[in-house]
Amino acid sequence: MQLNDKIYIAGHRGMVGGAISRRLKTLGYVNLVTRSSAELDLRSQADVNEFFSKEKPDYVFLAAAKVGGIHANNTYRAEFLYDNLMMETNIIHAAWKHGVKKLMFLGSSCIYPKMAPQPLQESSLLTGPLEPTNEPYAIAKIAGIKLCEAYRDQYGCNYISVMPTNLYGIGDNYHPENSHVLPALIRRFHEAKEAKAPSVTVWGSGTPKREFLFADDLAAACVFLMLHYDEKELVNIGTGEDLSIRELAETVKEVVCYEGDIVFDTSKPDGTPRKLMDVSKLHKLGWKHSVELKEGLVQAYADFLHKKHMVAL
Ligand code: GFB
Repeated sequence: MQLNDKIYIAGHRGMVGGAISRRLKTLGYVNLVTRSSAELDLRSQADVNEFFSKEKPDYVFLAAAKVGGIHANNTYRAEFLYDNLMMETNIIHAAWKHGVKKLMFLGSSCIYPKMAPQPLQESSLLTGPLEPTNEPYAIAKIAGIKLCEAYRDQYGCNYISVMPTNLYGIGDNYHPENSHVLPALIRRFHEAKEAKAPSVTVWGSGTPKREFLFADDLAAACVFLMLHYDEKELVNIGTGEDLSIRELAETVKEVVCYEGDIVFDTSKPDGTPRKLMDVSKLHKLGWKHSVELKEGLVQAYADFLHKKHMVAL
């Protein structure tokens, strides 16, 4: 990937696509192509084909997706399956039709079976049933992996798939119900601090364990793999460290400087008990994360405060 190659970042307005754009710009890539969802509906095959025939990108980062936390995944099941299938199918097929040199597909750790051995190895794909709350999203992401593999097998396309762990960072979604746990807790603890509320409610039992990677670290890993990885097998991207939701809530409480109590609402779903990534393959390839959770949380909280100041959330 040369500095003046044309690179399309699908989903550049999202947290992940935004971080990939920043990373590429920092490294000196000057020919980035982007379209907002208002300019290009990635669910429309005709529009995606027209865009690829006009722009003819050399490289594609497929970071566009309908995403959300456990509640959104479980509620908008049809959209999570349909939108994600359409976007990835249209982009991967158009990439093949219009001669893209290399494409990276971004999946998710939820593609692995709910009860797969921990840490999750790349070889656990399709070895057991999925976590029900995010099965539609996971099925769409598995289809994306299989599309990349099939276009590689049949047409020799250099399409690679990476599986990020749970992500957070600059430009996250802080919606009270539809967001992921980390941004949801930042908001809830902040609002409780402002309101001097005696306690903050955290969903579930607090016992599930999750791993969190700062989005700018993910972006650095994606660019690294785009430059150095050409194989069919997927690659996990994470830190290799996890903590319980209770520990996460305590850490967020400390970063936000909230002084009340934490209570758990066990009527809300826990989701998968644990999904720690095995990152030995990524480490062997030569990449390791650099932002630790506490440091990333401080940056994420600053981002939340900035966003809150700019727009009413
Ligand atoms: O981040 P999260 O929604 O996604 O939830 P998943 C993680 C855990 O945090 C669950 C608990 O055990 C939740 O019950 N939790 C506690 C909360 N309080 C909250 C809260 O206020 N909001 C949220 N959202 N959770 C998603 C998948 O699963 O992970 C997606 O649904 C995707 O498909 C994504 O893979 C990375 O880790 O459970």
